[in-house]
Amino acid sequence: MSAFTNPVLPGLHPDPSVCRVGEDYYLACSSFEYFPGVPLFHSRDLVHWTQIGNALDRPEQLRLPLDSPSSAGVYAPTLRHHDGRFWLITTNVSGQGNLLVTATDPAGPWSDPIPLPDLPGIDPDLAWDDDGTCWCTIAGVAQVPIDPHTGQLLGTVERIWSGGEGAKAPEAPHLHHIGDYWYLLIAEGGTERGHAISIARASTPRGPFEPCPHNPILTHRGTDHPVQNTGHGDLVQGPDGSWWMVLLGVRPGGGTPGWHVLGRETFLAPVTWVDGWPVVGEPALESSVPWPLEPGPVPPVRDDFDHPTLQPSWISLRDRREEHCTTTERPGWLSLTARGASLDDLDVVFVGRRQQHLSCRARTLVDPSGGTGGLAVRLDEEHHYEIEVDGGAVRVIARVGPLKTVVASRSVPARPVVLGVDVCARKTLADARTGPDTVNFGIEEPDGTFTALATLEGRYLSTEVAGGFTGRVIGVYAAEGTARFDWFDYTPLD
Ligand code: 6LW
Repeated sequence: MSAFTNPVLPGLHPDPSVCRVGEDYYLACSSFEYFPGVPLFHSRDLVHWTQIGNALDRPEQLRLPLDSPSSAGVYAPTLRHHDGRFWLITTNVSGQGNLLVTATDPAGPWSDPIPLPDLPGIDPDLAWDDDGTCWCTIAGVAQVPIDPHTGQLLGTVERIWSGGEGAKAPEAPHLHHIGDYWYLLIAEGGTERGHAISIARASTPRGPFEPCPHNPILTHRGTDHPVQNTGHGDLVQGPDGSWWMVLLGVRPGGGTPGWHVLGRETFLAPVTWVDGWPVVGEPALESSVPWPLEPGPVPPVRDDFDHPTLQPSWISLRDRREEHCTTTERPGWLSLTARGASLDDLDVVFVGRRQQHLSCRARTLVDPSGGTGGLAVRLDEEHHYEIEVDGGAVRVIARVGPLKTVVASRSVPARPVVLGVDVCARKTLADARTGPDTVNFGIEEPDGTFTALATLEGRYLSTEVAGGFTGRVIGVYAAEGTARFDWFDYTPLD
């Protein structure tokens, strides 16, 4: 047995859909208001995942209007391999609706989107029948045959199941042909603490579906398990032929009921079969797989912005236009030119990466000679903390709901300065009553020492406070003119 740590994809990586092609695994997640959309990962062992791209990385593929709110945008994809090609279907709830893209190489390029204007709802799934019929199943749970090459519906949308428990929000369907049955896996109960996974089976893809007598087959509702909100899963076979589930869960910190700050993350759980029904093991923080594991790749701490395009892990708010975001204007620097004036604005120019560790450190060297810019920890427009430099002044700003204030400020020489944030998870329960972590901003002095300027409570940047479907993203932004960033360091401290 080889030990591994869940989540296998920490940070804002919800709604995982996985497929296997020979020895290779590919996984896709939701991306909401961020561009590019739908991050894609590769693995050989289901445990270590490397991002290979984003399925929607061209403006022609993904339109997120500047007035589309946080937690709108791109929801729950399904990723499948069929007939020598990868197929990815998803929903952009901010205008484009359901759409499908294909690729021969999952690292891209992916096709322009094939729209499915007549397909209602969210969470589309694709499954091919032996006769070549492509069944598209959506939240509800309803189904229709489609032509995946044109996006046309080839029949009427029919309700095929209402869920295993009569709970709210039967959604996230994935239809799998395993052995003699078509298994319809769904999530229900909503994506918060009541989340659960149920399953039904039928001898044809269209039903009639017989519910599993043990539904829900996975839920952590009403427990004090450290992983909560478990749901929205997909099934895959491991390298040894055993069955596994990828699913979303959250790690609330800071007492009961807890606040989770990293968003919904991707976990891996074992599946066994009893009487033709899957039995899902615990998505435990400390878990193991029965095949050998090589150490995973360690991502570099520093991005020097030395490439003409940004690494695929960088995400921008809603769009990424050359005139607002470039590494070629001053080679080796990320130059951000302001549009919105602050992180309160939907059109702010912000480029960040998911916070993936409960404790972490970020630093960036900013040249403020061309404008005002800063380093932020962002949940949404109404929940963000940042440190900003403007000529000769540095200030720490907190926005929580309707309240916004400058919590600290200091004058600095008008030259490039290192801005920093340390996110520190609270380790003990006594500490944890006030929240899961603190978010500490400061600057690096010319002699390399770090001067803390403000310590802020992390729970206000949690999903339990802010709502929504996302998690924290740490990144840089421009508030006025052009702010230029020489490098950005992200150091895990867990
Ligand atoms: C998604 C739904 C869900 O479409 O949350 O947890 C929604 N599941 O299936 C957004 O991620």
